[in-house]
Amino acid sequence: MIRSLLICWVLLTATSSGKPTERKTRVNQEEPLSHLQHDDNKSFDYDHEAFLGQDEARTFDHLSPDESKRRLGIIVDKIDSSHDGFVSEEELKLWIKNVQNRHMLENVEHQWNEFDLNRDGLISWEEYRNVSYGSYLDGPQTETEYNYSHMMARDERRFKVADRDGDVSADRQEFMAFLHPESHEYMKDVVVQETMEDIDKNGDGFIDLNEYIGDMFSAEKGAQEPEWVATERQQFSEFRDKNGDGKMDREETLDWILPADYDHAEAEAKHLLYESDTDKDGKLTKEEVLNKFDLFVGSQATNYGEVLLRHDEF
Ligand SMILES: *[C@@H]1O[C@H](CO)[C@@H](O)[C@H](O)[C@H]1NC(C)=O
Ligand SMILES: *[C@@H]1O[C@H](CO)[C@@H](O)[C@H](O)[C@H]1NC(C)=O
Ligand SMILES: *[C@@H]1O[C@H](CO)[C@@H](O)[C@H](O)[C@H]1NC(C)=O
Ligand SMILES: [Ca+2]
Ligand SMILES: [Ca+2]
Repeated sequence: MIRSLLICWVLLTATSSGKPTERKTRVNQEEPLSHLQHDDNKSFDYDHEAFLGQDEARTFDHLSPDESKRRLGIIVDKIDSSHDGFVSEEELKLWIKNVQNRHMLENVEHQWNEFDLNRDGLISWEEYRNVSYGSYLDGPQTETEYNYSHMMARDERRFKVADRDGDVSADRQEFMAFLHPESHEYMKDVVVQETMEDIDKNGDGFIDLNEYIGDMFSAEKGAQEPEWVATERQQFSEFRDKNGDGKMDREETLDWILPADYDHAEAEAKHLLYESDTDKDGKLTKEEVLNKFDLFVGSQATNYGEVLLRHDEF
C-alpha cells in the first residue's frame, strides 16, 4: 500500500502541467495557522482556528455565547503566563505558536501507530519505508506503475536529516520535523534542496529564469501568456536573483520559498491585539478580550448544548 499522502503528491505532480494558466506556488511558509481564508469582513473563522486550533474552534462553534465567554476567560488566564493581569503581544504570539505546535503534534500522534510496527516508541526508517512503500518494494512492478525509487530516496534523505541523534529512528519530535520540515529551522536546507531539484531541470545546481517560469507555468502551443507570467519574469530579476547573475542559488531560493521576515503567529497576535485593545495601551485585559469574544472564539450559538462540557480542562 502506498500511502495516500504520496498519491496526493503524485497527482499534484501529474496534474500540474494539465492546467496551463494556473499558477503553481512554491512559497512554502511554515505550517499555516489555518487553511481558511483570512478575511474578517466575511467571518472570523481564520482567527478562531489560529487562536484555538481547528478541533477546539469547532467545539466553540456550538457553545452558547455565555459558555464561550466563560471558557475564553479561562484561556486568557492561561495565556497571561506572567500573571500580571494583562495579555501582552508576546504572550499572545506564544499562545498561537503553542496551538500550532499542538496541531502538528496531533498530526504526528494520529499517524504514529501506523508506522511504529514493533511498538517501541520509535519509527525506524525501515518501518517508515515498509509501511509507505511496502507494496512497491514487494513487486512485481508492472510497467504502468509509477517508479517510486526516486521518491523513496528523497524520503530517506529527509528522514535522515530529521533524525538528529543519528540512530536512523524518529522519535516524536524528529517525526514532526520529517512531516513538517518548513516549521523546523534545521530542516531548511533539505527543503531548499528538494525544491531546487524539482525546478532545476538542467541539473546545474541553479534555477534560471526559464526553469523558474517553467515550474509555475507551462505554455500551451499558440496560447497567449497570461499577464502574471510577465510580472513573474520581472520579479525574478528584481527580487529573486539578488546578485544579478541570471540564476537563483541556494540562498536566493531559500529567501523565496521560506521568507524569513514573515511570522504568521506574530502577525496574527498583532492583528488580534489591534482589534481588541480598546484603550490602546498595547496590552489586553480580560475584559477587552471578552468584549471581542466573537473575534477570538466566536459562537454560532444555534445548536449548542450537545457538546457542552466535553473537554476535561473545562
Ligand atoms: C474590509 O472592509 C474594510 C472597510 O469596509 C476595507 O477597508 C477593507 O479593505 C476590507 N478588507 C478586505 C480584506 O476586504
Ligand atoms: C520490512 O520488510 C522486509 C521485507 O518484507 C522485512 O524483511 C523486514 O523485516 C521489514 N522490517 C520491518 C521493520 O518491518
Ligand atoms: C526506477 O528508477 C531507478 C532510478 O531512478 C532505477 O534504478 C530502477 O531500475 C527503476 N525501477 C523500475 C522498476 O523501473
Ligand atoms: Ca519502532
Ligand atoms: Ca539550472
